[in-house]
Amino acid sequence: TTDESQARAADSGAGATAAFQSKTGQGAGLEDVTPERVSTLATEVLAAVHDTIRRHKVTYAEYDALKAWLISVGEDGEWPLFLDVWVEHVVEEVANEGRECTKGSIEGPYYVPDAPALPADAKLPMREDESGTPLLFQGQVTRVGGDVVAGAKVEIWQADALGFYSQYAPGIPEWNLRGTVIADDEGRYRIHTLQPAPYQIPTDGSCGKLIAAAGWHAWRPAHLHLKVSAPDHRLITTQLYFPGDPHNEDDIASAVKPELMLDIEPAESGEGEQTTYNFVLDPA
Ligand code: MBD
Ligand code: FE
Repeated sequence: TTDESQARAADSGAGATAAFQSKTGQGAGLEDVTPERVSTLATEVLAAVHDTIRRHKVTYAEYDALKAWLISVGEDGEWPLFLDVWVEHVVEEVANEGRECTKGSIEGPYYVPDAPALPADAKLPMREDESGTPLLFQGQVTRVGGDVVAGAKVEIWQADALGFYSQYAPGIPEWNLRGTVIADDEGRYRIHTLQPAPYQIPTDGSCGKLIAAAGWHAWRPAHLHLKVSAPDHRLITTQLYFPGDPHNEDDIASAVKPELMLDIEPAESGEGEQTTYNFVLDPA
């Protein structure tokens, strides 16, 4: 049997590529961008590349190394990983500029829609022997101005202690550490989960090769992924982080913001830790 110890970058890459392709064709293809925008953006990106080549006198050997590497990114299915790690944070910054709601952050490559619905007081699906410190994640969803948002949808997904996401590595139950929590009539939720571990992006694929060749590191700080939404409100995609994680300062995906730092305290239950984080939604 295959388990997480046999996980390969190419498997999670292929999974992330297939998942992304299944959501395109719904208004996110090149034909859905105007020719003027395509021409302007492609021209500027290429001009930046040309400028880099001239300033650094890029050689044919370096050009061929780039060509080989770009080909391998596609073969490994790592375009979603590459783009989400090194580009998405700026797209998110521009997209959410000026919103009054809770700060957003990048979605990353491993979201799966329609995770099983769970009640407002819920335990995320996990294996009997799932490792990690128990974490009670609780809070309330309100709207800008303070009104509660009854029945808000809090989608949460996270990596396991080995840094793998269910559906993107072998041997993990389908919805492990994923759920769609429906907040109560006061917008409150109490989610029993585990403290996630710091996370290394796959090192054995093309993104890992770039990181090694450049002498960078592959780490993201421990994080929870969230999407919070409700009818007549704008959806928020974000991530939450844990104080003291050394990679809060040098996240490879540049997705940490001070507003997204949790406040962790010992659990009142005596078991593990607890934290409260409230979300504020913008009206649609
Ligand atoms: C992740 O888990 C992640 O959150 C991001 C942004 C990129 C790669 C892996
Ligand atoms: Fe992640």
